[in-house]
Amino acid sequence: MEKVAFITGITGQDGSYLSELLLGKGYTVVGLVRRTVASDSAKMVNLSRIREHERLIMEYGDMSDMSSLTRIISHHKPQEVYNLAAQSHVGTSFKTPMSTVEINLNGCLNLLEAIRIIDPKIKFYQASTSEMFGDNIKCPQNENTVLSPVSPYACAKVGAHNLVQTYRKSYNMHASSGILFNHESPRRGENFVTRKITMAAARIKLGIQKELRLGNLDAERDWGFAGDYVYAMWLMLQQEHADDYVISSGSAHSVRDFLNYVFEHAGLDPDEYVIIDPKFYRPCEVPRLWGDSSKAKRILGWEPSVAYKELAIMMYEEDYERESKKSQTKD
Ligand code: NAP
Ligand code: G4F
Repeated sequence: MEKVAFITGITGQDGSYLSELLLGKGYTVVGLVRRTVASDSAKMVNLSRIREHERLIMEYGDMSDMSSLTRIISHHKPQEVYNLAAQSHVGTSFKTPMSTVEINLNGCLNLLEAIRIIDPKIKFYQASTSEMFGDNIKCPQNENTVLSPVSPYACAKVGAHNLVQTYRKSYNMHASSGILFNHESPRRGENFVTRKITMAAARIKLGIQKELRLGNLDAERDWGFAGDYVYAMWLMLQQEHADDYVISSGSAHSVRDFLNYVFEHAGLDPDEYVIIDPKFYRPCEVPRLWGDSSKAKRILGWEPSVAYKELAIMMYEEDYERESKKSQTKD
């Protein structure tokens, strides 16, 4: 039987890696795109490798518009739905709390209801997050760690996480949540701290940027590679029973550590270029995220393959290559 997967958030970092994985496995992939995303816009860059693929179908819609989700699911009849769409920037969620909740919480509910009504046998994946642990610094954090969200983003994600568990219990739906710790790649949004650092290092090295403004350097994160993490999403939907799983690299590093490592690799001294700017501080910070993914290893057989330093260098090198090509075109 033809396998069909519906992915929301397909233009994002994870959506693009997941699409490549599923197309490689023979799936037809249906992706949700907002009308604001023109087919030639920068937002489509992540999909550049697969845009012309014959089994990739783009459908216009929006997480806040349940009728669009219902239309797409009824028409394409996917067996698997991956809900990756979100306003995913934590800092921004303090500025746009209402739309963040609308997309990240109500959007998830729209999708769960569409599935329940159309075909409750459809398998569902929810992009939950380590951000839900918030200011609970009991580490390492696992599936039993108490959630303590401290941003509108995380509050919305906790609501969605609870809804997924509720739909699983109430309607016997195959609905799973991946509690994913930070994962990065050369496709990471440019306003997330790792990519902001690797891009700045590349541009400073090339003489096209003079300084880098950052916020809290003391926060610690458990960073892994996005390509590894989307494989865990797929594995969750191949299990007989739905469940929740922590996906993490198993080690934590501070933002300062990441900064120093990338700048050292580039042959730059951070003290000469980095300015601490209060603009990038958040009203409330998540001090430390460090995950324990032993359940995923035991049940899914999942393990990360790219280590922290390898990831940092991969991101810097791609940014360096991209930025130098751009500056050559301008000459
Ligand atoms: P991302 O690059 O920011 O992608 C977000 C995607 O959501 C984009 O495709 C965006 O579309 C789409 N989107 C936003 N609002 C929408 C709306 N109203 N309707 C339809 N689509 C909408 O995020 P990511 O890093 O790939 O993360 C994927 C998911 O995992 C997110 O839910 C995020 O919260 C969660 N997560 C991420 C991490 C991480 O470290 N990356 C960790 C844990 C959980 P546009 O192109 O139109 O903006
Ligand atoms: O890169 P960040 O913006 O990622 P954050 O807040 O951890 O959220 C990411 O990971 C979550 C999983 O834990 C996802 F759910 C979420 O969608 C997103 O993908 O910030 C990381 C840390 C924070 O402590 C922040 O305060 O870096 C600190 N930081 C310091 N200066 C900065 C900056 N963050 C950003 N974005 N920009 C700065 O200039």
